[in-house]
This record gives sequence, structure tokens and C-alpha cells, in this order.
Amino acid sequence: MAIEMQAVDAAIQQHLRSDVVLINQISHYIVSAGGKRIRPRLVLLFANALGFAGPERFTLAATVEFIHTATLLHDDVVDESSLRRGRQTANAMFGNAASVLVGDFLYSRAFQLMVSVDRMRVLDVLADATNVIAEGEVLQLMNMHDPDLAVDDYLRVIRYKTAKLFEASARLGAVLANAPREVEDLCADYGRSLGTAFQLVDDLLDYQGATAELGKNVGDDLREGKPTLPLLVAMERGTEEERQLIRHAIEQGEVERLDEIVGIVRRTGALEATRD
Ligand code: GRG
Repeated sequence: MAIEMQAVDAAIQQHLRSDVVLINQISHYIVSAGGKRIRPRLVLLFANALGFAGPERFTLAATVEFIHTATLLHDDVVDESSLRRGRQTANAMFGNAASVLVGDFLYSRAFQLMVSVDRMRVLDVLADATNVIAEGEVLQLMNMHDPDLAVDDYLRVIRYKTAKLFEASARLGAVLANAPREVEDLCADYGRSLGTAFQLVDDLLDYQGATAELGKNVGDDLREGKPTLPLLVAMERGTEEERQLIRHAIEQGEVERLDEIVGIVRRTGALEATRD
């Protein structure tokens, strides 16, 4: 996998190029900041497992990373985030307009790449995935400041905004290998479950780490009024007074009593429940 990932990185660098200096600058800034490249790995893993060894697997691995990067650029603008991959976000460095536009560039470059693979099923899978990701983000926006959000609705958002691209990446490996639809669907199920678990853990990790970092992550979520699973569980399990404190924070986007809220989340076992 390590050797194969070098081929993916080469494809990413090759296809990132543009004649426009600012596009090169911003796209290289975010792509070279690291990133775990989980989605490209899923494409390779399933293509390899099902016996497909053609170079198109590297093209599609780069394609899903471009889509992922475009969503990160847009997401950091939406959330007004200042840190990504241990560095300043592109929006903090280059401004919102440039970030959104370079996200658009990466997204359309991803479409050029997938068209080059010349398979209708690939277009079908990725057009559906990007559509659902955008729906997930809009659903999340609609759920902001809603302390009565049902757990199923929270799970729907993370299935759409995060798990869908994991699902599509795994499915693409099977598509490349011309696997029967039942096999494709099983690979997609694996990707969806992994992606759902991934986002749940991501929300959980906001409550761990050093105090300053913890305050920042949980504080950012609360300021946006984002009702994540640890908060929903803590509300369900807490006393009436504790429930009211969390409700108020989500509704008002208020972070003043952050330490108390983190204490309630921990004491009620909401982190363990999220992990389970
Ligand atoms: C451009 C089609 C399109 C849609 C834009 C803003 C938006 C709609 C979508 C955002 C979706 C989003 C950011 C979901 C969260 C995904 C997530 C868990 C990101 C972090 O992934 P990692 O940990 O990141 O794999 P690295 O840095 O390792 O690549």
C-alpha cells in the first residue's frame, strides 16, 4: 500500500497543475499539508482485493482525494475555521473567495479525471456521492441550534456528509474490477460503516486531548450550535438542570460554561456511549 500510495501522490501532483499561479499555490498548500489519504486507500484496497491492477485505480484514487479536498476548502469557509491539518486554513491564509474558487477548481478537475476513466458507472457513483455530501452539509446547517435533534437525524447527517465518500471510494474499487452489483454493494456497506465510525470518533475526539485544544474544539462546535452525539447523549442522561445548561448552549451558541458542559459529557458516560 505504501508503494502504491506513492503512485497516487504522483497522480495528485500531476493533475493539480494549472496555469493560474494562485490555484497552484492554494491547492499545493492544502494538498501538501498532509492528510491521511484514507479515501484513496479504500479505492486501492478494494480494486486490489478484487484483482484489478490497471492504472485507472491511481486516477480514481486521486479523484476522490480531490473531491475530499474541495469539500474541506468549502467546509472551512462555511465553519470559519482557522486550523486544518495542523496549519492555518486556506481561508485564513488566502481569504474566503480564493478558497471557495480553488475548491471549485479541484471539484471540476475531479470530474475531468473521472471522465478520463471512461466508464459510465464511475460517473454515476461519484455524481451521486457529491450530491449527497452537499445534501448532508445543508441538513447539518438546518440542524444547527436544535437541541431536540433525534439521534437518527444526526446519524443521517454523518452518513451523508462523511460516510458517503468512504462508501463511494470502496465501491469504485469494485466498479473498476467489474465486480457483480452484489459485491459492489458489500464493498459500499463496508465503506459506509467505516465512514460512519470515523465521523463518530472525530466528534468524540473533540472531548479529548489537552485542555486548551479541548476547549477550542468543543467551543467551536458549540459556537456553531452543532448538536453532536456526545452532547445529545449527555442531555438524555443528565439531570434536568444539566439538560437545560446544554440546551441553552446549543440554542444560543454559548461557550461560557464550557468546562461544566465537558464535565457533564464525561460524567454521564456520553463518550463511552458514542464509542460503543
Ligand atoms: C464541493 C461537493 C462539494 C460539497 C461541499 C462543505 C461541503 C459541501 C462538504 C463538507 C463535508 C465534510 C468536510 C465532511 C467532514 C469530512 C471529514 C471527516 C473530514 C476530515 O477527514 P480526514 O480526517 O482529513 O480524512 P485528512 O486531513 O486526513 O484528509
